[in-house]
Amino acid sequence: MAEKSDIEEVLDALNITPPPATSAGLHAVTNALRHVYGKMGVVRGTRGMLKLNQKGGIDCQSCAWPDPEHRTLNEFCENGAKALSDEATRAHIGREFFASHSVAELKQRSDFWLNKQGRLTEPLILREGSTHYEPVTWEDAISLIAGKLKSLASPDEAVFYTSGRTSNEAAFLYQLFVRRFGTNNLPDCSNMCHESTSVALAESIGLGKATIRLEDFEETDLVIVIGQNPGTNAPRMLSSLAAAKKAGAKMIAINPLPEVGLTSFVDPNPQHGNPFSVLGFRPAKLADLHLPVRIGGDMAVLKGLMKALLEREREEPGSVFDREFIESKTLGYDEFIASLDAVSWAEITAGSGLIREQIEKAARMIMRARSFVTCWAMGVTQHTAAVATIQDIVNLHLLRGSIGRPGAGLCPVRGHSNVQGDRTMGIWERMNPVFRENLEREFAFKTPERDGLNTVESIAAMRDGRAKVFFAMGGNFVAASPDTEAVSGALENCDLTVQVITKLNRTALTPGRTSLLLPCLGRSEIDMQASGEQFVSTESTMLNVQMSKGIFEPASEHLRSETWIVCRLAEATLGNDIGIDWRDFSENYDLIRDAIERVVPGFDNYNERIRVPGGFYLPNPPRDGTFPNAAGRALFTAHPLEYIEAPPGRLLMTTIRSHDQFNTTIYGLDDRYRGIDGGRRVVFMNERDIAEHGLEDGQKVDITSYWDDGERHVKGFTIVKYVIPAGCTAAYFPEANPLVPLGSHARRSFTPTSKCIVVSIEKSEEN
Ligand SMILES: Nc1nc2c(c(=O)[nH]1)N[C@H]1C(S)=C(S)[C@@H](COP(=O)(O)OP(=O)(O)OC[C@H]3O[C@@H](n4cnc5c(=O)[nH]c(N)nc54)[C@H](O)[C@@H]3O)O[C@H]1N2
Ligand SMILES: Nc1nc2c(c(=O)[nH]1)N[C@H]1C(S)=C(S)[C@@H](COP(=O)(O)OP(=O)(O)OC[C@H]3O[C@@H](n4cnc5c(=O)[nH]c(N)nc54)[C@H](O)[C@@H]3O)O[C@H]1N2
Ligand SMILES: [Mo]
Repeated sequence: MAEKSDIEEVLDALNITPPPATSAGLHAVTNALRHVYGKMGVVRGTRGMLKLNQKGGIDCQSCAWPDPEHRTLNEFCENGAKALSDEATRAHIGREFFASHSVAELKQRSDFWLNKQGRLTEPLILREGSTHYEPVTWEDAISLIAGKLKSLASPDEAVFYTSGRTSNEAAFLYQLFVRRFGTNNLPDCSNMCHESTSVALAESIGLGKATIRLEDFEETDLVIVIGQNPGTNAPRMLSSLAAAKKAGAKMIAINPLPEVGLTSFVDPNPQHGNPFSVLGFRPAKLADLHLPVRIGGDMAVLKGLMKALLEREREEPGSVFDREFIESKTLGYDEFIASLDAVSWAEITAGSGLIREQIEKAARMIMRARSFVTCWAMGVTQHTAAVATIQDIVNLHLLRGSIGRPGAGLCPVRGHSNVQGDRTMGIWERMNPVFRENLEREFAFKTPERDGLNTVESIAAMRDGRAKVFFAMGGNFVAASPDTEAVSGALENCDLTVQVITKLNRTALTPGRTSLLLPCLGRSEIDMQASGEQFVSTESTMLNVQMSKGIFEPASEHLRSETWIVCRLAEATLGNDIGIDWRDFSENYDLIRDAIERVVPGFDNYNERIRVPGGFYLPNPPRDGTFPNAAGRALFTAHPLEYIEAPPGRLLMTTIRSHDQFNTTIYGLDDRYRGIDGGRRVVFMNERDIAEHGLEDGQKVDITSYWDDGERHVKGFTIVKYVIPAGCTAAYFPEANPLVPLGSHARRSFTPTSKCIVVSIEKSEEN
């Protein structure tokens, strides 16, 4: 019998207090230690923390922020500590657990409860018609998958998802196997994340990545943080922001919410030698200006900023724009200026929800800055017009020539710790021509020509029966994807679903007719293969590639590395594949790195350079002032202004992360920086909207979203009165994912519009 779902228990415990005045500080340290010692014990916990983000140690699983050249002994943050302890936890679940809990029963549990059960310890199978997962040997599991793959009418009937924690080595072999098998169906979490960035930047500057390094923060005059919450999602970035401020820089935050991590920071690490942190942890003020933009109003803000610059430039030609840079390094200036002239201030203020003076104030800060850096994340990428908006960020930088010199440049902040490396290794539903040619030459085979399916397309293909096998290298597809009901139906419509994972999650409980769970080693664990102990490598958001080596005994002797799993599956599926020695690769990762070196540009002497403490940087032409696109110049791109207005009676909703989760992994129920504790089914609303909609603070409500194909619902959310622009609301990811329509995604990048959904909010029927 299933016990009462703990979702309800949790709701009863909801505790709302005013957000704190500062982020990080001592609280962050005590909270980190509580997680580490609570889940790992003191000895193991301390050992792990001392190896996190150290040269030759474990690359932190939590985010893609790079490590500084001079590292302190405690180069981690509260959320890194949580990520490590979540993986290295002493809680384990094996066959007894699954014998006593049916899939139907586990489905009633919350994500928080599922994660808390601990690490998976042996391969499991849910046979067709069965109610419980049961143990299966690796050999049987792999031959079952291979048999199914070989029986498909076409390789395109299988999709191979990747989350962003997979190492370079495993990712490279995985895409090689998938392409050798015959499909480009390689959707990944990036499709839901920074795909809009990759599309926009590849076109505008020839490289879909950041153009700065960590040291640029100390040389810049201004940092703009737009649509990002670093205090929670890249906490070590706060040290860089504090360093920039210390060196005299200003900072602008563009965000509907007054995120505490953007306004004030207390460095919890005295070793950083930061004057803000000595004795008494004095807080550093971060943002000098906060622009509380409406949801989806960023393009309007950017056009407003550029319009203000243009007006000043016209008053005094040459005083604002970098004419020489524009002449020698860019294309499309005239057309772009014409498009800017076509936008009116009335539209800008309506779209942004800001007054002209606020935007002009920010514009003056940009005019005063010799060089500036713009950082952005999901608040920008997950919108219909995300690609165009990011190209407006580029336009702003090009006008001022603020790219390709010290302290100046673009800084998309990637999420998963190796999501960028996975893409560099070829995890993509399409193929870069150079990569294709090199891969074909190295392994003497013809890669599939047709583009594969991205995440949104994969869901539709599974739903419609065009795809029959779902294989996931990590991640939690059901909970992370938009439109939870659609994606659940899609997976359940598959003949076979396979997940290589570390922890039980919702996707494991949304099985196809047959389902396999293959438990793998985590990054903190020792990876022993025939040639000895192995290490892997990852790429940070600033193109730094470095090694990561586990230090703990694996959670169980039955765990296998992701690389081993790919190689065995490849052998079983492809047979004696000429030219690819899968066995050798799985026994010695140096051989994988040698192959990567011959296929992926920038990895020369990979095995040598990865062993140098701190690793190496990949080439970054835009940082050096050259733009490797077809034109050989940075492109101004002209787009009409776009923003979304909710029809009368409706509101816009954005979905956000709490301080106590990593994507779909819920560590706890304390969103400390927003004053929410004990529950997650909440909806943040502006005071005026609450009144106008005839609602009350603290009331239980149901939420409906609207799209071309109909309505979607979630029930039993509690209203939290919050400082958020009128007409805007926010709820947590993944609880709000059932509201995100599958068909609603960014143009060109297909990134679901998780940050902008049209909703209505009504008093709960259950009241
Ligand atoms: N601890 C922890 N670290 C993480 C993660 C995690 O879940 N937990 N996830 C990792 C991953 S994969 C990623 S991609 C990153 C995500 O990192 P972030 O992008 O920082 O995460 P989000 O919470 O999705 O939202 C970012 C911010 O966008 C704002 N926002 C919402 N809508 C809009 C809008 O329309 N305009 C603007 N300007 N802002 C808006 C929100 O108020 C929020 O502050 O973090 C990574 N690191
Ligand atoms: N509404 C809404 N939806 C969103 C977002 C949003 O902001 N709003 N953000 C989107 C973004 S930015 C992203 S990146 C996606 C994230 O989507 P995913 O990457 O699919 O999701 P995660 O929650 O990061 O995956 C967690 C699972 O990975 C497994 N895992 C952990 N470590 C390892 C490992 O080392 N190896 C393997 N093989 N498995 C491991 C664990 O079993 C765990 O359950 O979600 C997207 N979905
Ligand atoms: Mo992400």
